[in-house]
Amino acid sequence: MIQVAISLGSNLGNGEENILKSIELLNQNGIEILAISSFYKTIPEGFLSENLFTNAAAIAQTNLDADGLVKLILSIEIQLGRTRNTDVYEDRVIDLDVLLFGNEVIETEIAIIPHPRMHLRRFVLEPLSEIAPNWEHPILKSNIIDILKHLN
Ligand code: PH2
Ligand code: MG
Ligand code: MG
Repeated sequence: MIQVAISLGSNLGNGEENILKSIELLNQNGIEILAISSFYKTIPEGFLSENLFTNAAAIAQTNLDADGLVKLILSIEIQLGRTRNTDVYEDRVIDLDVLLFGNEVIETEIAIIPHPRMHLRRFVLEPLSEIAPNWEHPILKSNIIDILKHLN
C-alpha cells in the first residue's frame, strides 16, 4: 500500500456534492480514503469564469501503481459527467489530480507526479496543508506547510 494525495475541484453544479460523489467512487474502487480536508470556495485561476470552484484535498492509500490510479481517476471523472472540449482550462463538474504518490517521482505517458503545478497553487496547498502539513515534496524537498508559507 502506498499513500497518495489527491486534489479535488469542481465549479459546475453542486461542488460539494460532486466532490463527495467522487470520494465515494474512489472508495468503491478500492482506494481507501484516510483523510479529507475542508471545502474551500476559490476563484478560478488560469482562466476566466464566473463560476467559483469548490476545492478540497484527500489522503488515500492504494495498491494501484500511478498509471492505474490515474486511469481510475479519469474514469471516475467521466462517470460524473466530465467532458473535455479544448486544450485550455474550462469549467468542470469534477477534476481529480494525483498530487503526490508516496515520495516517488513519476513521469510516464499518463502520470506526472508530483503534480507539476501543485507548489504554485494556493487552492491545492491550503486544503492539503490541513491533512498533510509535513509531507515532503520529493523534488522540492520542502514540506507542504513550508511551500504554502512561501507562496506570496
Ligand atoms: N483547477 C485548474 C485551473 N484553475 N482554479 C481554482 N480555483 N481551482 C481549481 O481546481 C483549478 C483552477 C486546473 O485543473
Ligand atoms: Mg487540475
Ligand atoms: Mg485534472
